[in-house]
Amino acid sequence: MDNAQNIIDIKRHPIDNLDEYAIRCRNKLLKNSILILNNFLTKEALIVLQQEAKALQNKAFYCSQTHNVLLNKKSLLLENNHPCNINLLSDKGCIPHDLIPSDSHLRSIYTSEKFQKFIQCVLSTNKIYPYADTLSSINYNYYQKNQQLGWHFDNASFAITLMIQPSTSGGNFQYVVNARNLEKNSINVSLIDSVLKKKYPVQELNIEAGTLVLFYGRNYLHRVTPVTSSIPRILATLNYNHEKNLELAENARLTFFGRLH
Ligand SMILES: O=C(O)CCC(=O)C(=O)O
Ligand SMILES: [Fe+2]
Repeated sequence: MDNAQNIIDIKRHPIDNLDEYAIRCRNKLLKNSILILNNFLTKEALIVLQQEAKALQNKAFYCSQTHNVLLNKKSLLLENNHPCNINLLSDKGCIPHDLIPSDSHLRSIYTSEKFQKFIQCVLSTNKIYPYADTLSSINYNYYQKNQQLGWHFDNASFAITLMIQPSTSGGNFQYVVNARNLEKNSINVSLIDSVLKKKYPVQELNIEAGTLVLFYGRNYLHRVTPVTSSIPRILATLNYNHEKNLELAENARLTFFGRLH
């Protein structure tokens, strides 16, 4: 029996049906650049994960950093006020992989062969691999009141998130498609400029607890608006790579987890 049995709502999301269901999901992802699967978890599994995430919360490492949309250092080749050089703020808490219990439902989903095959099919990729370091594969993220994630493009090519508990106000996921195409080495600077100046009508998602979201974060300008409720936004990220034995960069591990191992 697959280890994600009774955790994923298979009736609603028949992820083992690669010929039809996964292809339908792939087409949605291609059309919209984002795939949103509501009620991905069974009710029981969601409650267990909510309890687990809350029990771990006091061990979270909180980081606050400024960065530009490309998540790299200020470029001396670009003007200070170039849209790719503007400083943005991100702050959130994180529970890294090694603090997630060995019997966690998150680990069952992450390591499930059925789940991985489904993701591979949706992404039209041969194989996906976990991180080789001890911290980066599965994370819980906590956004407390006033915390947020500034506009950015991810370094990883795709992102998978599982909403555990949305905040009751603020903490919205906003995004803009077609702002970058890394494969074609193109970036839409004027679009980024108008987003940062709040002149562009960005799209916003209302993500409910138990929803799985998959998107191409590398080509996808996105952010999480500041949480304004005292109820935190709690989200799990399931992080895979296209190549084997990759570790998250040491500076990123120090920033997000406060340690290397
Ligand atoms: O919290 C989210 O919904 C998105 C997280 C994200 O974009 C990231 O961690 O890079
Ligand atoms: Fe991101």
